[in-house]
Amino acid sequence: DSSEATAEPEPEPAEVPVLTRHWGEPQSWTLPNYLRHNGYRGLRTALGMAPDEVIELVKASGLRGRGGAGFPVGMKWSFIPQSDDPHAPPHYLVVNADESEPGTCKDMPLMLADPHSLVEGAIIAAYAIRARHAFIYLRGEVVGVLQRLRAAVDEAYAAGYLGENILGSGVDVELLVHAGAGAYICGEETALLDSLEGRRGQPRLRPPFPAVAGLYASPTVVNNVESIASVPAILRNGIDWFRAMGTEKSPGFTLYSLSGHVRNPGQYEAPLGITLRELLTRAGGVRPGHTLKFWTPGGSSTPMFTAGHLDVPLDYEGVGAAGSMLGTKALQIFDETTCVVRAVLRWTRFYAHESCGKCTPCREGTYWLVQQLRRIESGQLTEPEIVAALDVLADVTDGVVGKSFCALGDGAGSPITSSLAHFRDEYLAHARTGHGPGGCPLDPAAA
Ligand code: L3W
Ligand code: SF4
Repeated sequence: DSSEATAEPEPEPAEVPVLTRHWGEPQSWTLPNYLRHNGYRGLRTALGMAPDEVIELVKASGLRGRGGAGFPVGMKWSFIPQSDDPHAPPHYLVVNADESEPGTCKDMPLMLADPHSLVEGAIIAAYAIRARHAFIYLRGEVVGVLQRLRAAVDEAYAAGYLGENILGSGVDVELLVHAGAGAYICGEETALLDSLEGRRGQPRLRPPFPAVAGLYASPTVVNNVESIASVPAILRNGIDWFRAMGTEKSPGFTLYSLSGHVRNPGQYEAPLGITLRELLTRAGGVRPGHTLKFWTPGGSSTPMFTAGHLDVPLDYEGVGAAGSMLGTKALQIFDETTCVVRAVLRWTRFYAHESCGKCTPCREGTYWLVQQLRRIESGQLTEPEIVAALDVLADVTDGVVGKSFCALGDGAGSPITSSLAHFRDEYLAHARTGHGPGGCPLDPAAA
């Protein structure tokens, strides 16, 4: 049966899973399966409201951006000038599907298992901000996701959810899936816009923010995949339903990605505010016979946490109070066998490789950070030489963090400053050994 259910639906429980509820079903990504579970009901509700009312509803729900910074979604939408002036510049919606932050793997499974929640959310968002054209900017390497998304968009066009006069409402929305070429910096929203326009992806100066001058210098909303995919359920079930989950300032449900030295890695959907201790229980704990050494709350751009942070509420305020951003909720778990210096070197090489080269502090600084870390990790230095190298490391980090053009530079400094705060002794233990207390024999491939 590929038609929408016509009977009044059962009220949905205000509990997780919401986003992942149907991921395990056969052919979960098809339109008939989506329609069996109230699919596109949220769009019908939205089309029965004025665009401003949809924005007000999303604002009142308290939904916050799931891409890293937690900016309120409805507020971002409300920045778009609401005018029917035919001479005003067009508005655009751009979904940031360039998921590339190390450890982050939530948007890709979402688009594979349930692409229609993103397509429906994008149509609702485009309607709310009065955008006729919407884009999904997808990371280029994930060919399977590209095919699945395009198939879902084709299904939505064929069923009348996209194109001209959607469901007879008089509303027109065109949705295009664009594949990037695989550069981490194109996940930065303004570099993404440059790339979408056909230029080399490099960050633009902000302000002006995209809401004022974005794609083709026109008002543009850029939202993360998970943010947009959360919108249909809010339209279907309302504000109180959404706010019954999570915390007052961080309401709702979200995806936490557990990876690394954990018994059952994967996606764990939970209300915001859950702790790593609770999530680890659900994931079977750290791998048997081992203990937690350090972890990241939101990918490698967020500071390293330790076992002392197991009870930090994983919401925007809780993680903020612990000195980090919630980030992408990519919880990378490392046990006692991990060499901290090796891990930091690997991350730093990633940032140096992905630095777009536009600004000197990041382009040159990340290169020099790698050089210092390689020297320390090599096992060729004496302890006094490591102390001197750590001074250089701290000095170069200081020249990158807060002085770079975009957030990549700040992110590159996070593993270094946080590991020095928690594990300085482990750097010193590399004197003449090339490994810390956990082992990690010298591997020329790391150089
Ligand atoms: C209009 C204003 N709009 C802010 C908008 C702005 C943006 C959003 C948040 O970086 C972080 C980054 C990564 N008028 C506005 C305004 N906005 N003020 O609000 O802005 P911002 O600058 O706080 O953050 P951002 O540029 O979106 C996101 C970190 O997240 N991160 C994630 C990385 C990677 C992924 C991925 O691979 N999917 O998300 C992890 O920590 O380092 O700091 O839309 O326009 N006055
Ligand atoms: Fe490019 Fe790095 Fe400067 Fe960002 S901080 S603009 S990635 S060189």
